[in-house]
Formats: sequence, C-alpha cells, structure tokens
Amino acid sequence: MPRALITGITGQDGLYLGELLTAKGYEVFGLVRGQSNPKVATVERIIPGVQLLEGDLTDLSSLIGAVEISQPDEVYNLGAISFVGLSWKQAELTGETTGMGVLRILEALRITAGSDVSRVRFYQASSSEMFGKVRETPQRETTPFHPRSPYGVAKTFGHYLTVNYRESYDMFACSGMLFNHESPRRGIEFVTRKVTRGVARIALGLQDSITLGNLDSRRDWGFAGDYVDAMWRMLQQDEPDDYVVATGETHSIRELLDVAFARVGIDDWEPYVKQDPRFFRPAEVDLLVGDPSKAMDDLGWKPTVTFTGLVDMMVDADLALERQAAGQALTHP
Ligand code: NDP
Ligand code: GDR
Repeated sequence: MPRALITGITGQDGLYLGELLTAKGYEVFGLVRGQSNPKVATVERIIPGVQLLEGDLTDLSSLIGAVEISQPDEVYNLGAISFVGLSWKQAELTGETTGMGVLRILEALRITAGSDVSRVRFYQASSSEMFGKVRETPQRETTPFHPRSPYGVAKTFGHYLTVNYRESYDMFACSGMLFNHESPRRGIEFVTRKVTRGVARIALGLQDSITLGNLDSRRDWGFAGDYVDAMWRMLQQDEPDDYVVATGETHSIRELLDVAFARVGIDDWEPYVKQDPRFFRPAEVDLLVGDPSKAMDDLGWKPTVTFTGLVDMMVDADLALERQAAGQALTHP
C-alpha cells in the first residue's frame, strides 16, 4: 500500500486529492495545524481512514515529525496562505508559509531521508500567479515569471527551490504550475465561490447584492477534481519535471457573472452587483490563460469540466447548501 503525506489537507485541493488517493488504495496522512482545527470533521468524513498529524509549515521540527511518522512514498505540499488578496495584508506570514514553508518541507525530507533522498516523490503546488504581468500568451512552462503580489513572489521562491532541490540532491521533485481551479469546496473568499454563493442567496431572497472589485480581469478556470489528478500523474512519471495545468480558455469576471446569474434565470445582473475599492488589488494580474499541451502529451491529462459546467455545478451546490441551512434555521431556532 503506497503512503502519501498531504499538507493543506483541510483545503479544497487537499480534500479532492485525499479522496483520489484513497480510491487508488493509498494510505493517506494529512498535516493539520492548530490545536482544534474545525475542519477536521469534514476531512474525516470525506477521506475515510485518513490519519491526521499535527504540524505547521512554519515549524520545521513538526514537519520532520510528520515525515518520520508517515514514512511517505509521496508528499504533496498543498499547504499555503493561498488567498492573493490577503497576501498584501499579511505579507510576512505569506512569505513564511507559502515561500519558506516549501524550504522547510524539502529540508524535512532531506534530513529524514539519509542517503536515500531520491526515494520520496515530492509535489509542489506552484501557481499561474508566478506569471503575473502578461509577458506571453498563452503561458507555458518556459514563460518568464513576473509575479504581482507577495503571494506570487512566495510561490516563485517555492517553485525555484523545488527545481533547485531536484538539481542539487537528485530529489524526485515536481512543480505543478496550476491555473485557477474551483469547485463547490472552494473557499468563499475567492471570486467564483463568492459569486455562486451570492447568486444562490439572491435567488432564494436571502441577500440583495454581491460586492466585488475588478470585473475585467480574466482567468483560466478549471475544475479542482481534474487538477488533483494531474498532481498524482506528475509523481507517477519516470522523471521529475514541471508542468502547466490549465484548460486553455480564459473568461472575465463579467462572463462568470453572466453564467452564474443565467443559472437562476436572471439575464441582467447589473442591478445585483456593486463594486467597492476594498476588493481591488494594489497590483492586478489582468489575463491568465495556460497552455496545457505538455501535461496533455506527457501525462495523458485533460480537463473534463467546461467553464459553464463548472459554474453551474457551483451555483447548484450553493443553492442546495443555502436551502439546507435555511431549513435547519427553521427547525433549530
Ligand atoms: P486552500 O486555501 O483551500 O487550502 C490551503 C491549505 O493550506 C489549508 O488546508 C490550510 O489549512 C493550509 N495551511 C495554511 N497555512 C498553513 C500552515 N502554516 N501550515 C500548514 N498548513 C497551512 O487552497 P487550495 O486547496 O485551493 O490550494 C492548494 C494549494 O495549491 C495552495 O498552495 C495554493 O496556493 C495552490 N494553488 C491553488 C490554486 C487554485 O486555483 N486553487 C491554483 C494554483 C496553486 P487551514 O485549514 O488550517 O487553514
Ligand atoms: P486569484 O483568485 O487571485 O486568481 O488566485 P481570486 O478568485 O481571489 O481572484 C480572481 C480575480 O477576481 C478578481 N476579483 C475578486 N476576487 C476576489 N477574491 N473577491 C472579489 O470580490 C473580487 N472582485 C474581483 C480579482 O481581482 C482577480 O483578478 C487564485 C488562488 O487560488 C491562488 O491560490 C492561486 O494560486 C491562483 O488562483 C491561481
């Protein structure tokens, strides 16, 4: 039975990856921070049999302990401060977690491996935010980086470190340069979920409007369930490498609003959407669209959910959740 250690198991991707690896027969270990993390119950419900270990990406000895206990064949480093907007407000914490956290987990693997450092396969959750300011369209593995946020800078550090540990120590270390991926499990601070949840609540009469920032930026949005499959595929190759994972399509926030509101029968969303400077960023990434050819050719990977299919799935899930919550509020005042 192969053994996998996942940092960030309480996040969107950690849940999908844990589910996928369990279905493939892995023994799954997950790193959980804090002394009473409220997301533990959800993780244990979605990933039956998961073994949770206490640890934090800002604490090297806890990572060494987690590696020693789990003895992993594969490590997926998904833990991070992942919200770009927050990264300006908590830049130091973002650097420590999203950037230096990569150094610590790589060191934990190197220190515990002894002479057999190439035995463990390592996946780093890198990001299209490393491309940042548009230098080439579509963005591919060779596109120069120009990150536009403390988050993007920290991810770029983590990416180069992953490449460097592969070259320095012969580690099987891969970096997945993943474009935005979403799902009903997406955090409510991200724009897709903020919109689909808001639309569901407006349709049910629970909310009057949604307040957003920049409506003109464009993103390449895919389904998270597809993207964790690409992570796993990277670690099954003969040689470690870095891959762009994307759909190859780009859509604006306005198009996201078109599709989400249409799902509940509203054609003109203008009366329901407000803008507030609070949600604009000090520096924006205007356009992201990835070229996933290498992942498709080498990994045999392809996205299975369209943009409209993804937004519909998320609106439907939020409608169901909001109805359920309203029902519970009625029965348990
Ligand atoms: P989430 O924000 O949903 O999850 C982040 C995870 O990191 C949570 O489990 C969180 O734990 C954990 N975490 C935060 N701080 C620490 C810490 N100090 N020590 C240990 N764990 C910590 O992100 P996603 O699942 O969406 O993304 C997974 C990874 O992929 C992230 O690294 C993200 O930056 C990256 N990425 C995501 C993309 C996307 O579109 N989703 C695209 C490209 C890259 P807790 O529950 O305790 O907060
Ligand atoms: P992003 O995702 O920054 O691309 O990072 P997010 O959904 O936060 O923003 C996407 C775009 O929407 C614009 N926007 C708003 N965003 C938020 N969150 N809230 C708003 O109200 C709002 N209004 C407009 C943003 O300005 C931006 O242009 C995500 C994260 O998952 C990262 O961890 C990951 O690395 C990248 O995707 C790829």
